[in-house]
Amino acid sequence: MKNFKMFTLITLITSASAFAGGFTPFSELDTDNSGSLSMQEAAADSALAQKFEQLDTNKDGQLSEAEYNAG
Ligand SMILES: [Ca+2]
Repeated sequence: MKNFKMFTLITLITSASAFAGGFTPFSELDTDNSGSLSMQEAAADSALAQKFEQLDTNKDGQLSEAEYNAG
């Protein structure tokens, strides 16, 4: 009697929207070229604005490019 091994393929479906890359480019949002985004500048991208507080990890009210890239 032969035993057959069954292989199960697990397909991981990931939501592309959960990853970075969907935001308006940093350089476009930084309209005053200060090198960081104010809440007002971030508001030009509604998805970014929604995550603003979460991304502003040092809570200075500005998003640095590093903070932006973390999103
Ligand atoms: Ca900040």
